[in-house]
Amino acid sequence: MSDNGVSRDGSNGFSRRGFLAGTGSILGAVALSAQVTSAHAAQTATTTAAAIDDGARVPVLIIGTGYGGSVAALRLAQAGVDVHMVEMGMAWDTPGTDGKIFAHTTKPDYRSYWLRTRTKAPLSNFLGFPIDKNVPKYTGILDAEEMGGITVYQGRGVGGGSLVNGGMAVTPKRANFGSVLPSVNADEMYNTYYPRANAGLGVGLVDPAWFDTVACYQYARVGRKHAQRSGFPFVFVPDVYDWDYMKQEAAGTVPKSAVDGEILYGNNHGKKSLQQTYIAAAKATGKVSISPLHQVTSVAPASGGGYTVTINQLTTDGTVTATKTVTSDRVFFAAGSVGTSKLLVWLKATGVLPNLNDEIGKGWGENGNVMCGRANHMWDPTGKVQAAIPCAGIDNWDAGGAFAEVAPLPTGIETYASFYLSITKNPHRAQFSWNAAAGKVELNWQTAWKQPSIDMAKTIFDKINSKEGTIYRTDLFGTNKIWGDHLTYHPLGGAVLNRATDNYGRLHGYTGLYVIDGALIPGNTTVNPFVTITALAERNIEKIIATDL
Ligand code: FAE
Repeated sequence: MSDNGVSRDGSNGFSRRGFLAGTGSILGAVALSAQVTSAHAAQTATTTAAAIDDGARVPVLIIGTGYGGSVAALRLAQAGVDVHMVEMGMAWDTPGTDGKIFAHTTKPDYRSYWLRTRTKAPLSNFLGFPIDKNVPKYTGILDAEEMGGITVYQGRGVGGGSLVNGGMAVTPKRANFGSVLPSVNADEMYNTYYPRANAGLGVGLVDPAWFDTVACYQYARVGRKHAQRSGFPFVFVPDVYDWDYMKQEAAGTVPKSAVDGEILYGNNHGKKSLQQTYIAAAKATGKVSISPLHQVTSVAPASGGGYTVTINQLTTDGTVTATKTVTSDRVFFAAGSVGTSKLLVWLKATGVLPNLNDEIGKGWGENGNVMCGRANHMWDPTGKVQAAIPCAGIDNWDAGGAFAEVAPLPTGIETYASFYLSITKNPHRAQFSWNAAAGKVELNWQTAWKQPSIDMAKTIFDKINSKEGTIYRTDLFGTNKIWGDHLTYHPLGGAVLNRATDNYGRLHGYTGLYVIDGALIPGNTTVNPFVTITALAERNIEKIIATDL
């Protein structure tokens, strides 16, 4: 057993046996695909089996199954509490019409987008041509949610963002932690909760010797050469991908996922998403059940104590087939920064939860995300086979306010492009508010607020371009557009720790209501966020179990 009560192999996370069993069940499911007549039928069956009953009463209800929700579910279950998780997205445990659970990056289909009829790829163009295409409206895995001046990408389904993300598992530098969570004891985080989160997530590092030789990381080696020639620190970045599995992919001995360019719409093999780690462990306790394709729409004080939670059951075209009310003694908001903020802002503004304080909806940031590509010389090819899991970054945070992920462009052809997602020290923060006339919660982020991020990213890439005699790509985000400044992968804030909640995520004004996801973090984590979201959830749930239950 580990220090935190989770059975694991003692090295870097949950037991290898458990993970292989999870992978095996995916492979087994693929083998069964011939029997599946349609993805729609399969998902409906899955959903019905696990769904919560109308009128049920549960001790704890968790809204959402991403990082915060999964940590809460596991630890509460281990403490003996029965937990029900409600997830608006699908279970993602059943193959689609092609025998695979997840669609390929370069061939988005009905599985790829959340209730859109046209894809909205983060890179909208290639060689000047638009790449988006029509798809059937379906409760797909990636939500490109348009919030005024920004498109916020989020994962939808059991596992939340872990289903779609790159798995980059980065602990912020300790010196920067004060700017990330100023009210939290850094010693406790770095001695206890970051290690616990990294263990629980199964974080590991690429083998540097293998990295140096394998074809699928040529793009990252080119990134390293260019960074170092301009004097920037180049760092390997940990990830939750199974690195041994990726070695076998590259050797051609197992079905390929990362090496085949799978990312964004799910990985069919190799990635340790929450389904394989925290959620598998939570389910194994026998005390956690999950309702996929169920969307929470309201949380109100119940007359006999606890809270009445209203839930819409969805079909895969987004139609509401039933509305259920469930009573719960405690409710954890883990719907992600945008999901949690939208619910809380609406509940306060419409008088359902009037005692929430005025910090609700405030302190939202996009982790300073900005993207760009560089056009390399013909003697610097980046490789037509690119592992879709990033493993490296360029650290110019202290000098220039930017940490750039050396990202893949897994197109299957030689592009001579280097591609980067920068996380920057953008100072702007936005606010969610209820627009009664429009009947929706809005976010006041302005696209122009990305300018500081662009300036910070330029501290790296202007210098590299000047040293290498190269230029920016202008064909990836439109025609003649250098910067991907219209989006974020990393929404954070909206119910900030120690402001909208106490210092452990208890919402002010209501006993038994908690926030336990990225909404707690005030807009920036200086690196990719999910390890910090997980570690903070581990810290908070330990305190809540010790004192509230
Ligand atoms: P999250 O994981 O978003 O989970 C919230 C869950 O709640 C989702 O499953 C929702 O479907 C569900 N939900 C929302 N509203 C409702 C409702 N009303 N009723 C029921 N369910 C609901 O929240 N981060 C990294 O650290 N490293 C990376 O490499 C990385 N790459 C990324 C790549 C992409 C393309 C994207 C989109 C994100 C990436 N991220 C990465 C960000 C990371 O996935 C994100 O910070 C976390 O997933 C946020 O965790 P939360 O627990 O806050």
